[in-house]
Amino acid sequence: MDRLITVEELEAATNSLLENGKKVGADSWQQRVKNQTPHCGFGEAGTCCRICSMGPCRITPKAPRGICGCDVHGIVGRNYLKFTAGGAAAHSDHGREIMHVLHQTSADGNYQVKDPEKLIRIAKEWNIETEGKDIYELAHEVAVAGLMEYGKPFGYQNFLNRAPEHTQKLWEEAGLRPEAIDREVSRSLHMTHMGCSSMPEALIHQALRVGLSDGWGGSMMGTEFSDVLFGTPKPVDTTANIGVMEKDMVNIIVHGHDPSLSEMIVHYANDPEMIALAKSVGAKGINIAGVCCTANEVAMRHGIPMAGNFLSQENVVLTGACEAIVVDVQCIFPALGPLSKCFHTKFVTTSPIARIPDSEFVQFSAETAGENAKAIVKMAVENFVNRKTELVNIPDQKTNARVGYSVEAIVKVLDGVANSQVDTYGTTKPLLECVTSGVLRGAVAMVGCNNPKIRPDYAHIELMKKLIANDIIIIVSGCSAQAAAKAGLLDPVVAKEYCGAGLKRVCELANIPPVLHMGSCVDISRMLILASELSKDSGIPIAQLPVVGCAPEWMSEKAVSIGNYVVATGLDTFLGVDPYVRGSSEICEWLTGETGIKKWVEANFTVETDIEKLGDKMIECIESKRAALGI
Ligand code: MSK
Repeated sequence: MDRLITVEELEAATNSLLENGKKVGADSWQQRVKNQTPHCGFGEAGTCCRICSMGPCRITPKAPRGICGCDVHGIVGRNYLKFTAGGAAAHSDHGREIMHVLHQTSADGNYQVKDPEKLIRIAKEWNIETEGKDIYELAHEVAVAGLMEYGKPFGYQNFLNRAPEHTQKLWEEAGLRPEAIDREVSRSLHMTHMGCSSMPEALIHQALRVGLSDGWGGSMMGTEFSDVLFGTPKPVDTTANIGVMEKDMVNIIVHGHDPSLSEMIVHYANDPEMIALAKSVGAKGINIAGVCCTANEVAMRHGIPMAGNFLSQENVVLTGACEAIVVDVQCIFPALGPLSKCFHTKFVTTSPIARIPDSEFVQFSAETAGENAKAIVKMAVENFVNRKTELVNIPDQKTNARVGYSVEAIVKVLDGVANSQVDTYGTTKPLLECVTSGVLRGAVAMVGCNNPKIRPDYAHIELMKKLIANDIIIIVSGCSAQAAAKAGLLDPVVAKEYCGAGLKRVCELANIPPVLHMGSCVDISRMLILASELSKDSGIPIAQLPVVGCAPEWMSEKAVSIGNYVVATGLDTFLGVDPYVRGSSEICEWLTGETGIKKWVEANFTVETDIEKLGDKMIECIESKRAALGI
């Protein structure tokens, strides 16, 4: 494609797939949204409390307190904290799994250390002796230290030291430094138990703190040690959108978050024995493609195509050409069970954390990873003969995408433009110079999911188009990255034509797209590091940099945890969906006002469900930060 794909074209492709589904009586999220509409007003406002069995209590003008006497602000605040803790727990448990895999590494085992330099760098950062140690001895020692971050009885998260001094001081003064991750999650659930906290200030304070334990703890370990295990991403070209499914090949979709599984599936899909098996059943080969954050993980390390994001997960099955959809944890629709039964697709679950009816369960573990992955690939290949050719419908929609902009890669690419001698870790100064000179107006970190409350991908794509036209560079992760990829915004050739003159020049000089793919949900921790580096290199506190965060279509608990740690790091954060808090004026003030969290962390949230206005407010915020800096 020599232009961006429009949201209307994406919808037309989805509609043709829904027609395919109708032929076999398939259900769809589009139908289920209709069944669930209108949503419960109490739930939407956050004013329903069911944390004990005296209720549920619902707050109305006539009944302003629950049976225990808790007012609406306590109820909304408790719900918000519980929501955040759920997200922090999920993200951080993903990070914990990665640490266990690191502990299993060996020279001849299922997993090796692919980035020893990074391992040594982190070991030194954590004051672990590196001299004279075998790399696997060191890996095991670092893994144990990382696992202790979840439950150590004393002290704070190790990675907090990476933040600029100013940020660390703010956290210290406000009592926001997170202790052990599990402790913060438990403390949150203890605080929200019946008869504990009902004071908005305390509940929101803990929401930031448990969020920080995720962002600067569990998620950061998930990211950093995935890089150690599977390689730190570098820019790589791939393709995206539903047209990456191949009509004549065995299609295996990997979906979820934990790269330990998908890495192995990718490995065995390239196994000559498996390819020969695929040919023996009449396929031309094996095609792996990803959905959701697993797609981001394997795209940025292996150039594996990205078939779609959160609300496209049913689409891959609806093509009738999916031999297996293999999932690990998080963001997996239980609907995939019955849907896969309408087609020949094998729906394979692999984690005891995500057990789903109507799936085939192959328990995956680091010890047996190789044989598990081989068995799954074989199952998919052998399923090719069951495909019903009359049901195959793969919309012809495919884009080019350049992915894999880790902080290391961004620094190298941009420093490389300014200084051709740079071949090691550089600085963010060239990026800062672009911003201070006005060539770039600022940056937006766009993240998060799809949510049927917003026309799917519309907010991501239209906001990105608006921002790049205004010379604002974008870093993306999670399903926002996939939305960008599906539209063509990660294509350096196509997307630069939609930029303002300054950003276009930067893209041409550095040969980058204006939207930089940073990875999966846990990789938002990369954005924290980038913001910190920008602050350290400029001497400007994070909150004063013309950089903001945005999750226009978010839906999950993890996204709220992310929002809390992004804002608590000093980045003003813009949401397109209300986090069930509008029922409490006090909680809204704490999150979005001038007298709430802003006095602790110098940043706050803006919630704006009108997407056009959301974009205007981000640009306004960036321009006002520039004006305050006198640039
Ligand atoms: S997968 S949390 S729908 S971004 Fe990370 Fe996408 Fe949101 Fe899941």
